[in-house]
Amino acid sequence: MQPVARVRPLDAPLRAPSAGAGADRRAGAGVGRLEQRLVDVGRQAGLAAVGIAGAQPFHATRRHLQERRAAGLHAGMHFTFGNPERATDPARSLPGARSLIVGALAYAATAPDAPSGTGTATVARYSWRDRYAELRRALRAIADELQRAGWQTQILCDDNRLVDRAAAQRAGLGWIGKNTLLLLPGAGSWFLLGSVLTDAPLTAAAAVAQPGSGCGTCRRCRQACPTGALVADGVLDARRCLAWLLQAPGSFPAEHRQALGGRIYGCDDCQVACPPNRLAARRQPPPPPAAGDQATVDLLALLDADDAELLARFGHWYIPRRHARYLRRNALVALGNVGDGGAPEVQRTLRRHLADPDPLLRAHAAWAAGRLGCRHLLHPLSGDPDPQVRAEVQAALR
Ligand code: B12
Ligand code: SF4
Ligand code: SF4
Repeated sequence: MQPVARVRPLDAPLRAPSAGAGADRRAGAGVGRLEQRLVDVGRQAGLAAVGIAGAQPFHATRRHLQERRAAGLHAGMHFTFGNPERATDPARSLPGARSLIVGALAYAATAPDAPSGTGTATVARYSWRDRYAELRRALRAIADELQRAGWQTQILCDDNRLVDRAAAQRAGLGWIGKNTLLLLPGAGSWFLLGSVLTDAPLTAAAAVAQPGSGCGTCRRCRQACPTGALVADGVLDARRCLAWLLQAPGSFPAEHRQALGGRIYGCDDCQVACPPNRLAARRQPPPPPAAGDQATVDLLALLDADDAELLARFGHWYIPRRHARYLRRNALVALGNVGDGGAPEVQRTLRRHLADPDPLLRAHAAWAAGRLGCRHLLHPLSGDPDPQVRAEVQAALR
């Protein structure tokens, strides 16, 4: 692996800027002192790294968004793809914007083994609890500091109005890897990213790493992806990415259902396989789930719960149209992969969903029943009024 050239290590203090340009006249202090204060405030608020970038447009990223969208790789996602011009021009979110203070929140953790055959599903690590709320709180502390000094601010974190990884790269936090994630040198990619946009003219990071520069010849993420979604170095085809398919509306594509395994939300494989993450974990073993973390989900309990209960419990996840039917759809696919078809409670749950008024759930229950060898449950559905359900039943009985 090549070393990442000239990226500031996590604990290094920010370089003091040269006097003159961009002096913090409002606060009556040197910009260097304000920058260092912002970094200190962010670190005290729990951020693992804080960097500063200029707020000029991200032209290359805009081109990438447009190219991916034109090629269909965005799978119809809105997010930053919905309005690439706005997502890559911070001034559209704050007139007069000059700087971005970018923070990284660590969420590395040791995933528990999900025992097979028990109907236990796994949750991607960033979603074990509402980490974005933690990140926004830390960014709020930075924004408050800026406002006290007389500057305007906007917090942009996992927001359609800013490409977080491009901002973090420009702020010198690390490099964009072949799995498209931003990696921090020596610490890896288990970080969430967010920014405070401001009209303060701060001095930006001195060194920015090129995409892929820390990966060298490694391609483990691409090899580890269960669906081959990383179609080229740094290029993700969301139509195949399990993390997106779990969030997408409609039917879960039949060709990727087995690859889903026991996942119920998100996918971590292209990060688990990544050597910099492994090395970082060896240096500092990540903690096990904390009290209250939701690292696994009991699929039968999920499938038994009503809508209100599901949205209360999983409301911090991105669920298409905030509709609990998609949680059930995902749970049925996962159950088909990790459930025990011989268990009476699994059969009872399948039977109930095979009779559900929602054809989406009947269709996915039919797939799960076929996969678990419960073909006898399917015969009553052969004459189902819905063509997709009939097709699923026929495929399962074949
Ligand atoms: C849309 C989205 C998704 C989509 C698409 C992901 C994608 N790769 O674009 C889906 C739903 C699949 C997704 C999945 C995940 N996401 Co997401 N997602 C976003 C979101 C909202 C926008 C991302 C975006 O704009 N993509 C646009 C495309 C063009 O960017 P890109 O694919 O990264 O392309 C870059 C590279 O190609 C690079 N590049 C260009 N040339 C070259 C050449 C080489 C050789 C290389 C290596 C790179 C390279 O430059 C391009 C950008 O200019 C951001 C939040 C935000 N507002 O930014 C979070 C975000 C990217 N997601 C995040 C996370 C945590 C995840 C998951 C890990 C969650 C999970 N466990 O399931 C997975 C990881 C999947 C993956 N491998 O990316 C974090 C990433 C943190 C980090 N350290 O990087 C973000 C930043 C959210 C946050 N605020 O923290 N996500
Ligand atoms: S999140 Fe999973 S499916 Fe998506 S690119 Fe990474 S390994 Fe592949
Ligand atoms: S697995 Fe290898 S190629 Fe992929 S992001 Fe990590 S270091 Fe880069």
